[in-house]
Amino acid sequence: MTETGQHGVVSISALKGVVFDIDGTLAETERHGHLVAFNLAFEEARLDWQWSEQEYGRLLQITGGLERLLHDMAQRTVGPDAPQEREALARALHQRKNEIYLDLIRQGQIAPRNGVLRLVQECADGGLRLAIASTTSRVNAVALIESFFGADGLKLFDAIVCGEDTPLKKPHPMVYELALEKMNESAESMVAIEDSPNGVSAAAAAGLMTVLTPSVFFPIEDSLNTGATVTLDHLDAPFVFRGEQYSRMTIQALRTIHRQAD
Ligand code: XBP
Ligand code: MG
Repeated sequence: MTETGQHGVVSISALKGVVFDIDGTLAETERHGHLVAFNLAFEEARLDWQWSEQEYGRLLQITGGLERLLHDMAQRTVGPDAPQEREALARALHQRKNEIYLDLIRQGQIAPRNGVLRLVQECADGGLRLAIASTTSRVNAVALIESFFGADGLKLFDAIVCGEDTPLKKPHPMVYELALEKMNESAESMVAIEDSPNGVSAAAAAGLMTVLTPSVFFPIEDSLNTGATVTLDHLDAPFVFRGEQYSRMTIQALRTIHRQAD
């Protein structure tokens, strides 16, 4: 990225690493994981309550599974009347949702999105640092990383910041700010990869350049004005940046885009 130095000289801070979001970015976890698990948890609790894909897509504006559940419960008459009991029910349902979600990962129901495994490996081999900035629960993040990158997968990442680590979730920049702090890197030296408008807002507010690969819940046509530096269908998809054609997202492409972005 270009910067104006002390004497007005333009200096360039080299790209040091990539911060990956989890849900929707590494995999379609919302459609094949969290939504399925929420609905199974509602069914197990014998609640007259199911979320359609359309409803869940709208609810994704609320980040954090428990927060999403509490938001939706506030509009429903299901469950007990007393506020404390309603909150206890939400917490129990969320916990059960996460247990079911972990089972889905263990059963191999959640596959990485195109290009994710390749780009992570390229970054690791090419000397770029890696981090995670997600609003999901740590237990979910760890399970997905180990499922995709093996038992030693966590070692690939120099910082893993999750939902429990910050009081404010995306679109607040805190999760990205904490990831940068843990890595001791500046925002200018890192690039974020996100799938959602809330995720891009969080990364951009923390000062990171952002690559957007919209998930199924955020179609590309709705994702064009998010403030992302580059938007592409997925990491293996072709894209155009400043008139240049790229066949897919690589570390060379990331370095070029980072150098040219201002
Ligand atoms: C998106 C989210 C998550 C998940 C559910 O996270 O909002 O909360 O929907 O996870 P990301 P929990 O920042 O990775 O895109 O139920 O564990 O909160
Ligand atoms: Mg996401």
